[in-house]
Amino acid sequence: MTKPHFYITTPIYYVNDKPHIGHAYTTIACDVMARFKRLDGFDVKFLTGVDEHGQKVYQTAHKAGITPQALADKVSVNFREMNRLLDITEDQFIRTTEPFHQKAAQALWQKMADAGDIYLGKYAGWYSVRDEAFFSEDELTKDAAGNKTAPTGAPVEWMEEESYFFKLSAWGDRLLDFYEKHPDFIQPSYRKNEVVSFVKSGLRDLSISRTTFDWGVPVPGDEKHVMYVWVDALTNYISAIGYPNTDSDGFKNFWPADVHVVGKDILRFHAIYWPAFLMSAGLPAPKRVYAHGWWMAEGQKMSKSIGNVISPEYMVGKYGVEASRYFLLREVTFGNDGDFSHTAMVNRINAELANNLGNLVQRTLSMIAKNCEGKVPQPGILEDADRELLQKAGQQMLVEVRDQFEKLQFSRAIEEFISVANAANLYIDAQAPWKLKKTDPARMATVLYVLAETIRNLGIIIQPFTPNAAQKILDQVAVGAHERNFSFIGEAHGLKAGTPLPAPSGAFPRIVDENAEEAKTA
Ligand code: ME8
Repeated sequence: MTKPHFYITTPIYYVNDKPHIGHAYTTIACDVMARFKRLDGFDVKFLTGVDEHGQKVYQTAHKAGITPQALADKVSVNFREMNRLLDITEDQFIRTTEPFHQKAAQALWQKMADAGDIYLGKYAGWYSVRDEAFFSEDELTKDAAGNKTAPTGAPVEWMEEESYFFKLSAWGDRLLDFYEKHPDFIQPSYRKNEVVSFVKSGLRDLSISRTTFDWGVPVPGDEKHVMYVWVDALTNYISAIGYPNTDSDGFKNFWPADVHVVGKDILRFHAIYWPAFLMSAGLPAPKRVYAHGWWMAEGQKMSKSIGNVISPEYMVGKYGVEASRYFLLREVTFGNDGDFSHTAMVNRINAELANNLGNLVQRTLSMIAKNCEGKVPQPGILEDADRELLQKAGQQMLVEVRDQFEKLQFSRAIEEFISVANAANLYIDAQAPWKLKKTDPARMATVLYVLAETIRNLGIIIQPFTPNAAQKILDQVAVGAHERNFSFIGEAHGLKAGTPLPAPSGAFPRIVDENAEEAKTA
């Protein structure tokens, strides 16, 4: 039986700077989703990579006294290393300087030109290099010194040059029609309004080539122009799967993409320009664009000048990869803005991973080691409380977690399995297996069996978030490597009584709160 396909992408990140937790966030979210879908029986393509062209990269390289290619070579390695550090399982890491990608961008351009959507003109207007975006006069504001700035606060410069244009103005009604027919295209739904009203306010033709620098993909047939970096960058989503060969397996299996996950800063490019380019070229638009929120650090915008930029190395060095992955997706509803704070991290990890889940595993497995000869206990006849917990931890949990994943609601998905761990902890307290040891050892064995089963199911479901801790847990209940996908969740695949178990060891260490320790000793 062929598996259903699932295609998920991160934005491709500019190579003008090192990665920080904002980049880590999007990539981790996509990784968790990709792992979830693989475990749920899908053939997944998970794409990430770097955006290497454009004026911003060109200027950064120039300032550093190196070529843009040398800068791209160096910084793209930092992004790949970030992925190894965070246990990211991307299927492909694309670089826009790769020849196959450049050919694909030229092919897409040619299709749009053949459709009559590209013309040569002259651009005169404002440009923000930091945003790599054009702004109209009425979108600009002024900074404290009275300089014009983009809505993001970035400086703008006046640009006047010959340029090719994409006839975006002709696409307004077709885009509005598309949004109406595909109500789930823009998510979360509350972000849809801002896109729709921008389109309704009237789209202007988009300048899509530059002549004042040459760091980009040459425009086919007119090589003194390079493509506007966003035309080049957006094409990565199709070049990676074989475009322009639309008959290739990659393209046939994976286009249209199931979801482009992006930060809210770049929703406009993905929800307006990208579907217009694709439709112009006769290609279907992606199924969904999901825009998540923005991370700050300890209540402040992260910026180099404040010096509060949190790097993935710092985060993982201090808290470990599992805690970092978990925290970022747990702390904030996907879509909302978040604040990275030490206190929030310590509280979240200690309460949910160490005390709740970790304790459940630790308590149960050490009781089994001590009282059941270190083997999966033999259950007797199940009582209502046993059946209730097994059901909650079985198919019911899978259905609820899956439902949240369909909506990319990672924190809600976590709530579902944390509530199962809570229920299991309450069950231990109510059943008090340590007392049953003397009074009713057969009943104790049943209770410990039900708990071990709950732990097996939890170990399987948490894999996307905390893959290493999940592995440790599943090893401890002797679940084979081929029995770890979601089809093994539930009672039909329960643990076999008598299976020897390895000696228990903790899966979720507590984080020592240095601040609190300092306060104590002060
Ligand atoms: O925009 N909080 O690249 P980029 C949350 N090359 N997410 C953040 C973040 C923060 N503080 N900072 C960055 C580009 N991100 C283009 C994309 S796609 C065809 C081209 C994440 O390096 C978030 O995903 O500026 C955001 O959209 C992205 O990094 C911007 O990365």
